[in-house]
Amino acid sequence: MKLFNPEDCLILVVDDVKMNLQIMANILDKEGYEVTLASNGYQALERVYSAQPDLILLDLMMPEINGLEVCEKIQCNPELADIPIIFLSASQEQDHLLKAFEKGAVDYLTKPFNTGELLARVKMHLELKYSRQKLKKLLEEQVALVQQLEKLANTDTLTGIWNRRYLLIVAEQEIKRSQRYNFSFSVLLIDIDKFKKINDTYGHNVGDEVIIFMTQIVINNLRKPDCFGRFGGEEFVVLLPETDTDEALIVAERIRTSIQNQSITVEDKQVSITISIGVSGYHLGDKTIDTMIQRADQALYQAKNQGRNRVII
Ligand code: GH3
Ligand code: MG
Ligand code: MG
Ligand code: MG
Repeated sequence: MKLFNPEDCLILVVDDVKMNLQIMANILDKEGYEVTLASNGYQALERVYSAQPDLILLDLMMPEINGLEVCEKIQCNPELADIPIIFLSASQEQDHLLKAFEKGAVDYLTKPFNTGELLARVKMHLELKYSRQKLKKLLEEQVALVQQLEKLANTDTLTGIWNRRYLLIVAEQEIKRSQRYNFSFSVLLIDIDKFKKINDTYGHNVGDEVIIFMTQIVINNLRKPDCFGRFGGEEFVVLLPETDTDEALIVAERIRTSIQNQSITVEDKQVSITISIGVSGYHLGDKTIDTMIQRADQALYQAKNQGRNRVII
């Protein structure tokens, strides 16, 4: 599989000897590569920043700043660190070769070089670079897809808030935290009053809008660590981590009055609703969230029995 076209690849050649630059430019040009030249380290760095070449052929021994320093500076910049750097040096010294690799070079060739070998290595390093980029892109796409799927699996389609599945996962984590660290933890079970009547009077679409409107009001009354989700139909749960029942009652009452005091206009109709809330707090001995939900459900049942639009614990 062809990973790149030479004409799309810009190669920067750096050498303080003009003759070397010309030879290199000719060889690469014949092969179809785009070439840019620099005759010292500063010029090389300036060219790397401005042109962002696909590969660099770098001389080692140059006056002012040498190839090793140029290589190090490029490698320090995360945006440039992926550009393969091949050293082309007259030095056969083992120490130079080791230093070059230490500074981040991908290859080291000695002058005089074999043209065929040089081109083969250039091609190989470009292929490696493009396969790395391809792999990175694929990985990013996969991560985005997983995030999308996670969101779909955890949210309620109508309202965009968490769904029952996710609520239960978070709730179990919170129960464990409460058991381990003796944190307080409270749960609110919210149910819209006489919601069937809203549907019967205004239609199911208006009912849906009312549910969305109601969830927005609840969100506006919560803090960041609170977890709010749709438990089913027109029943909602709020998990309040590190919150005792006194505080939970205040939150619940704030939500209840906010909803009572606002109305929503849907399809030219003014609709007002009220809600009932059952509150329960974590008890020592609550092994799973079920027992807490059960107590909140009993409290909610009482709230309904006592005339609705109220908070009961
Ligand atoms: P109560 O005060 O006792 O809670 O009375 P209620 O009418 O709210 O209770 P009930 O459980 O009898 O009715 C709930 C209604 O909520 C019935 C169902 O059709 C409606 N409902 C559940 N989910 C949705 C939804 O997503 N959209 C709409 N529009 N209605 C829904
Ligand atoms: Mg030199
Ligand atoms: Mg209801
Ligand atoms: Mg209900």
